[in-house]
Amino acid sequence: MLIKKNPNGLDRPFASEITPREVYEERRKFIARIAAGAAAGSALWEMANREAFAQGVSTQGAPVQKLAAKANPGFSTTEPQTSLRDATHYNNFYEFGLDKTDPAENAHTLRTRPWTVAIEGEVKKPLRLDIDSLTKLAPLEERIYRLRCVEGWSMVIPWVGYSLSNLIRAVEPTGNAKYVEFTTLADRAQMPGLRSGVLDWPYVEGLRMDEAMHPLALLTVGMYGQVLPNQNGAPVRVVVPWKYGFKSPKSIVRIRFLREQPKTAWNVSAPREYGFYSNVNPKVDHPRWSQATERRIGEDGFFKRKRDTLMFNGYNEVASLYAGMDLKRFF
Ligand SMILES: Nc1nc2c(c(=O)[nH]1)N[C@H]1C(S)=C(S)[C@@H](COP(=O)(O)O)O[C@H]1N2
Ligand SMILES: [Mo]
Repeated sequence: MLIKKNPNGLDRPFASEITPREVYEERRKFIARIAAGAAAGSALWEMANREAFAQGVSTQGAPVQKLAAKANPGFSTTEPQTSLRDATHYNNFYEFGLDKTDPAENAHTLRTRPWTVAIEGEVKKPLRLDIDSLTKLAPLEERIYRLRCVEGWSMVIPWVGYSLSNLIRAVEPTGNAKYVEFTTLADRAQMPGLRSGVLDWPYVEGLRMDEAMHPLALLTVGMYGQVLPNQNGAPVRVVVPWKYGFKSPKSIVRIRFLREQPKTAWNVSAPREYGFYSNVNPKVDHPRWSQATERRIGEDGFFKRKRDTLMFNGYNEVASLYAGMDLKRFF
């Protein structure tokens, strides 16, 4: 009812930066309470949680950290963004369970600090970086990317990070470095999903060196202007927008440069279904379903047409990486 008395009140109390600290803290608590109490998925939930997120309070009331980032419109789609609610409550993160709602419910047990990423292998300058040093390695950008899951749904998310190439240059790969392997955390104490045998843990993904160096490949530390929520792969993940979502490993602990193509978790578990490349390709069907169309999360509904899936998820600038390759064979 407080909302009714003050229809513009949700953003107004926070607009001033000269508000005394105690007043500001009270308002933070207030908005967190609205966020927690609003019906999940309602317009009020979306408004209150976006505001809470922007004010540095998560939906559980725990503090989250704002991340200043410069918008990169040249690397961003102008399509409508997926709601924060959907982006944080419809997830694949099997370490926290197999259902789409499991990561939001379970990922609070993930400890994201202290966190170290080891960058090693075929490099001249191996590095062990804590999450703060990693975050500061290059200027943060906001990039609004489409991400399409191999299951046939897609989202549009404002990610925060920088081109992975910045990190790669910092470790000076040797001439032998042909592939990059990403290994993600596998800790039974923090991750209830590891009890399931769907994948050989840890979750491992990989890219060819030129793919990893492409400026679109994003080392990601945030989304919607904040540090990554746990369920989205805190504290650091990669987003490779022209590939299926599973090529975007979450909660990375090691980045290794290799001579040979790495063994990747999905490829090992079902080699006929998930290839190493896994570029979004409407012409190469998954053995069990078509990849020609997709459902944009938030656009569901009986009368809503599915969208046509675009080659490379619409990121045509990567096509030259695959010139001369048979993409049916290297799927
Ligand atoms: N460690 C890890 N990373 C992962 C996954 C996972 O299960 N574990 N799922 C992948 C899949 S299938 C998708 S579609 C995306 C989903 O990212 P999102 O939940 O942030 O949208 O994360 C990818 N990264
Ligand atoms: Mo996925």
